[in-house]
Amino acid sequence: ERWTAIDRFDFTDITYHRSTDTGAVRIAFDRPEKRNAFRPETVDELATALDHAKRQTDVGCVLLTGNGPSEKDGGWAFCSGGDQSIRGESGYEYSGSEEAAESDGVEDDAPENVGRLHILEVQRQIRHIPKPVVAVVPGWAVGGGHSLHVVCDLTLASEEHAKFLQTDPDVGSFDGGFGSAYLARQVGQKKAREVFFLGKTYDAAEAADMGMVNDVVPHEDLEDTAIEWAERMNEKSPTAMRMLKYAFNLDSDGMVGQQVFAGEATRLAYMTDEAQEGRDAFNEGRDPDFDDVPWHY
Ligand code: 1HA
Repeated sequence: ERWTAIDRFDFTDITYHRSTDTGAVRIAFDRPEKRNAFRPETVDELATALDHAKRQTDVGCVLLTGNGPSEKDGGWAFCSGGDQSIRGESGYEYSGSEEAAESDGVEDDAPENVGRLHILEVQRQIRHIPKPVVAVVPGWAVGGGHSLHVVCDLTLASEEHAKFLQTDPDVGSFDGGFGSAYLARQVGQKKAREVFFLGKTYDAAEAADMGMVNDVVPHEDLEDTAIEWAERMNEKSPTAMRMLKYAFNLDSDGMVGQQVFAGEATRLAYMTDEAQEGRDAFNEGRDPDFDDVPWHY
């Protein structure tokens, strides 16, 4: 078996696995009958899994994918974005909302019924998690699901089934952040505007030509290839990989990017004798002695 279930969580909308032989985890949307659309519960679970994956110091790669095929019609999906059937007046609503509670008799002890758009928080988690996140796309990547693949560090797509489509303006939505502006950095302004304004469907090969997909492989090889990528990345220096990811981000993350990158510089500085002398001097109630520290050039 390639994967071991991480069963400490009670997930209903995603599955979460650990690779049995390399430092990778697999987080998968698990609503194939809805083309893996996300509802607030799905987003909460994603956030929990990503936070757990971040804390695993022996995990160097996160694979984000979608389970399938749909039992209804055999269709494959990475993610079709926000679940339109539970979209309220201001965002996506928990199924334990007042309305749902009235109709299904569930006690209204669910989080307050306000519309949520917190998939954007998950986008930021993907950006900031200190290891590469690979979008492994077995089928449709649509709307907010398209934006998720855009925000991942790498995208691997199924030759037969992957399809890329932006429907945001069809349903009165717009990802004006990474989904559009960062996409434009990947594929150029004209193409990014085409993706949103014309809303054409692109197959895996077209998406790769455009520069938003790294590689296209036969569907049956998708997971093996993803694992190979994870193995390759896991062989590299964790510090170098982390610094590189944050260096790539810095270019488009402004002062938050600087903060994250600088945090890693601080971590490296803390490991020096110099910083430890500063700490020791404080704790011992004496002046620090930096006399032997060279002014490196
Ligand atoms: O833009 C944002 C945000 C922006 C800023 C901040 C936060 C954001 C949060 C979310 C989003 C968005 O994601 S907006 C975009 C929402 N997504 C869509 O507009 C995609 C809607 N789905 C489709 O266009 C198509 O279903 C599809 C291209 C993904 C697949 O087409 P296909 O293969 O023809 O299948 P289809 O028959 O349409 O779908 C299969 C089943 O899945 C249908 O249900 P059934 O009739 O079998 O009961 C279909 O209704 C359901 N389904 C698919 N996508 C969704 C969905 N149900 C709810 N929500 C969906 N997104």
